[in-house]
Amino acid sequence: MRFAIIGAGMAGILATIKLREAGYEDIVVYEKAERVGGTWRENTYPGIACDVPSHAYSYSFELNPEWSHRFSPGDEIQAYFEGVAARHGVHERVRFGEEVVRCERLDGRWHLRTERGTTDVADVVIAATGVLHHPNLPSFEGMDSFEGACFHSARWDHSVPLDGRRVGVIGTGSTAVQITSALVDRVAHFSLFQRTAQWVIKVDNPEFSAAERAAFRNDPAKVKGVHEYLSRSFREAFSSAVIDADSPAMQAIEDQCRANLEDHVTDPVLREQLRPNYRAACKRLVASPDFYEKIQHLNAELVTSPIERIEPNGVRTADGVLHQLDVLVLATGFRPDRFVRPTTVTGRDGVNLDDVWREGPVAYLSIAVPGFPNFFMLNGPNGPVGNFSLIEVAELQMGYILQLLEPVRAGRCREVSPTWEATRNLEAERREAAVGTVWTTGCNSWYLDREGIPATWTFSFDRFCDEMAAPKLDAYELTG
Ligand code: N01
Repeated sequence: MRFAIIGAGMAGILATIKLREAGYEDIVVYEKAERVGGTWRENTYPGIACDVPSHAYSYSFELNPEWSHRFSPGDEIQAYFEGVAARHGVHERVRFGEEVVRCERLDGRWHLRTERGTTDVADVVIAATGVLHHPNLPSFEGMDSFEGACFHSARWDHSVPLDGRRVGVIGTGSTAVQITSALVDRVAHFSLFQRTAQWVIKVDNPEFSAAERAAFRNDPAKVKGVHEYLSRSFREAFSSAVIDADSPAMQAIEDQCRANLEDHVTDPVLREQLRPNYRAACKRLVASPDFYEKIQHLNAELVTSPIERIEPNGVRTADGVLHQLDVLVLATGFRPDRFVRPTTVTGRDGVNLDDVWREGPVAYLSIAVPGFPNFFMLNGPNGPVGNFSLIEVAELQMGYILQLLEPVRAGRCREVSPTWEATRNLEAERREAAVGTVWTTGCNSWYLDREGIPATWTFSFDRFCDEMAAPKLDAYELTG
């Protein structure tokens, strides 16, 4: 079997390693950029880190004793993925600078075409194209008139000087909060444009000492223990809480966020401006060691009046104030519904994936789509994107895909795809389970689809593990 993997980020690297471990060698990875790393290659904004502890945010088979911090910075995470890819011979299989624009099912195989015109044929395609990948760009009046530098947080322009300048950031998500912590001390004036206040949970970010790192290095069981402990605690404290808005665990998270706000924001006016009017973790919870401290610095300003337009010298808000800026950062998030795009995927009988997904992306177990045989996604639509570590999810999904391919490898069939019946039933159950989760308690967030249903896994982690343990073959068509 020949495999084409689209994307050489966390999931594409994983897929390559796991396919090779399973004895498959005919693998090509198409990567539009010139380096592996995905999200960690693209996001280089000041302050970038992962708010999942580093010892948990690691492949289970490549634990890293050298993490510098509990929440290590983005460049360290990028180096980790590059190192893993190099150690496992991933680079040799990657065609860099090749964006797959077309993927068509013809005569029982997948025919691929890249933007450069390269063509290829594969038996199996694995789309490891990420979740939050396409920037969400706001369209304020006068955007083009701004005379300073303006860019999205995922397209950071490092040629633009920041020290001693007037910097504005639009947004209050995880990205904007990390940028705030990193920039307030560097710039002359910092303006944070808040449309909606966010709950912020306080997390400390201590450095691992040389002795601690040496202890991890000398005792792999210790690193494994920490990885397992963190993953388990996260599931117990968070993954089970978010699917039960009334649970004591959810209340405990909310109490911590409220205490953070009450204890660390001294000015009562600012405190109320920063107080959300919805449940904690309804939007993606923001974690920070020092956001409240930084936003109270004398050179920092929280702007809550809505943005009216952008002018050559800055941002004009509805209260008439012109916030003069040299640099404007759009920390306005991503388009989470743009799975696999811009690749045009045409399945059996010429059916286009865009047509199947007209009402929104859907996939059986977030992995496969009826009518698209041997086309699999890692971290695809409606998966556990807001509840568990995406690395753990991708590992479980990859193990599942390998099992699903066993009948093909054994020659019992040539292709596998889920049935519409199984897909529709699971989707109906998933939507029903959304009631009672914290994501539906009354806020706007990128989790919600057009109908206000969270586009995520609304069941428990155990259910996910059970589903991933072994494919239920009656949910699939084995053909050819
Ligand atoms: O994006 P977001 P993000 N006018 O969508 C505002 C992951 N992540 O890049 O809330 C004014 O969360 C928008 O306002 P509102 C993590 O999963 C992880 O910060 O919609 N404002 C919001 O405040 C995260 O959830 C890490 O009212 C506008 C902000 O922009 C996801 O990435 C670090 C606007 C967007 O927030 C995305 O986070 C960073 C407009 N027209 C990110 N449009 C880790 O550490 C949007 N906004 C793992």
